[in-house]
Amino acid sequence: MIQRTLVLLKPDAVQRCFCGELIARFERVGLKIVGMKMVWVSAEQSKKHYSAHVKKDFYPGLEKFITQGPVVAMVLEGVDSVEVVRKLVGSTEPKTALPGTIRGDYAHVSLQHANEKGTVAANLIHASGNAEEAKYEVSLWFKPEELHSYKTVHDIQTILE
Ligand code: IDP
Ligand code: MG
Repeated sequence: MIQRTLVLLKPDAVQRCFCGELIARFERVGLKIVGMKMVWVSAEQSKKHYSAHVKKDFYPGLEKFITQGPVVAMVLEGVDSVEVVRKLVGSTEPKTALPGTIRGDYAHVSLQHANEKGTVAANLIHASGNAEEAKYEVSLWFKPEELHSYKTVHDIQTILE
């Protein structure tokens, strides 16, 4: 099934200056960028985006982290893109994220260490966790007119059609 999913390059990725490298990982598996922009997240947007986590102990640290600087927001389209993007991103905790995944290759800190410091483990990327979350998050971050339908070489080679 062709799906759309939301990806954020979080402030740590933007500040470490390798947005291009991370975007390339999604492009090279054939995912299509159908929307992209840089946004400085407000506290209000953070609460909407992380509505499932607002009441958790780590939320204040998470809001401080995600609002500290701009993020790059993207919508990626492809076959089962929610699951495929989560596979490329790796598990939430950098310490346990496998090598070859973005979080495993670019970070290493444990959630325990972050919790002890009253912060979050800087893990570079947000990616929608399931189809329902993706639908909500794409509409939270992008207006319909900010999303584009076009053909890539993969469509032309009929890989995706
Ligand atoms: P996800 O980003 O892999 O979907 P979620 O459980 O949805 O993970 O959590 C959202 C974000 O909150 C994580 O990416 C991470 O930055 C932070 N986070 C999650 N659990 C903890 C925790 O136990 N301590 C500190 N930060 C956490
Ligand atoms: Mg999540």
